[in-house]
Amino acid sequence: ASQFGIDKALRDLGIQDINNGTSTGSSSFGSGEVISSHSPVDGALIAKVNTTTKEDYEKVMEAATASFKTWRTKPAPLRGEIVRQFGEKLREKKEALGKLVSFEMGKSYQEGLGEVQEMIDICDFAVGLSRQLHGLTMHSERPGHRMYEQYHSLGVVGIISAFNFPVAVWAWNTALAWICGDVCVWKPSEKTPLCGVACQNIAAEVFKANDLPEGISCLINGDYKVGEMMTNDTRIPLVSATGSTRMGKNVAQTVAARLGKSLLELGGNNAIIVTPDADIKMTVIGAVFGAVGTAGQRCTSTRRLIIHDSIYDKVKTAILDAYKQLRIGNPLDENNHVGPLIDTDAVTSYKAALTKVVEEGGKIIVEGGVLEGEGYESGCYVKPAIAEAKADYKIVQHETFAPVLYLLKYSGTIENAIDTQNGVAQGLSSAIMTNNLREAEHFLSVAGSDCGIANVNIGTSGAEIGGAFGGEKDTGGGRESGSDAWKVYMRRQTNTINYTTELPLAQGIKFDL
Ligand code: UN1
Repeated sequence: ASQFGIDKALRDLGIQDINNGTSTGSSSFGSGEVISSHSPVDGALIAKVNTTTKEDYEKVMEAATASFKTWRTKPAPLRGEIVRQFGEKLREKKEALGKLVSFEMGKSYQEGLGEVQEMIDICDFAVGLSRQLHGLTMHSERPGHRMYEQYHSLGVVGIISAFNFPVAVWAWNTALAWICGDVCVWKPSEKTPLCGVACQNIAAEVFKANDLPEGISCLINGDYKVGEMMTNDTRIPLVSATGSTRMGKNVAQTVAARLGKSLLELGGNNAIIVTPDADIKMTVIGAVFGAVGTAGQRCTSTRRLIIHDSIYDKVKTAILDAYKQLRIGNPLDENNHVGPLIDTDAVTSYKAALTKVVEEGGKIIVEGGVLEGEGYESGCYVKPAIAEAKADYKIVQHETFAPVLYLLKYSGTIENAIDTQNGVAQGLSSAIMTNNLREAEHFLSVAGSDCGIANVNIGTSGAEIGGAFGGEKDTGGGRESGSDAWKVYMRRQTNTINYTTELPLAQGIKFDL
């Protein structure tokens, strides 16, 4: 791990051999079983983390609920100032944290830095927003009355995040929740617990330096059983969960059964439609980065290309040429484009998808396979693969979290391509490559893409934080990060004030005493 400066990065982030994976700011503890975090880069053990027991969890919730009472009374712009300081710390630690993300999760160092940049960006966004938590004012129907609405802090927000964006997704939630006056309890993926510890250390430093109560930012660790402590907990009004559709359905049902709110950001099955008027060069960049970036492990990764039959061969040849240039290997080495999958279970799913697509009648045109030998000892490196397939194959309908791209053909008008694009259970991200205004606008219209994200002449992945992020159908319907996503972290109150000496009733109702 000393290679590529990992040891130094771990030191800078305060990660030791054993880390207490339960924390309420300055006190870190955790007495549950130990999870070992192995890097998919070289299989090395990075450090061990104690998981959170039921008793540990109770301590966390005590700290969180007590901190909320103080935190919610701080003026929102002051909370913004704390988030500004947190963003500054992230700027200082950008290289170290980007490196840890790359080493523990396996995405390229550039993408690791990009992820930390998303954290910094959402902090900046939240700072501005802390002076703009606006409600509306309305005109009352009664004389001498004033009516308006205001947004109040919600409480303890539970955050369950996935391995693929081990730090940014937490920040999208937490930066907004904090300026809204909420406190957060975070359960990172058990596959990337050290990223969680590193972020918690940075946040704790900022809260401590400002003499704020510990418990505004809390960390818990473990698998879904630890997550269930939060989903069942009536002290948590909002659970924000990122991960598989299966996980999201469990979370949604448990939280809904106690009438809590959930914010779900689940699977995608994202497609790019390539029309006869597409710019082929741009299509190749968008499609290849979308399919192989983060080794196909983004929820926005491009899974399907829906190509018009008149340009099918041309696009296919261009993509095949690009795939020949791909270098697979250590993601910390900036010469490589594609790093490892998260673990060997992911490799198994990848292999199963390739077998399945052939069984269903598909044709592999870029061979996959697991890489072996020097540099590939972790067993997690796979070759990005491409198969020609049909839209209705079961495997094409399914999200495989790996670099497997399906080429689908459409003929006739853009409506046919849109039917195929929408003909899956998921509804996260979508894109069209075209220079034809009619096609582009049709794709964006109500009769077009049914996804939460619809792009023209860029790919499906790499959304900016300024927009609301999330999707429809099996993607869960939640929206995080930019635009007005903050509203879910607050409770809305409508206030009517009577400044007269009469008490007229609404709707003109007469009630004489
Ligand atoms: C995810 O994969 O969970 O749009 C989030 C993107 C990133 C976020 C992906 N900004 O690809």
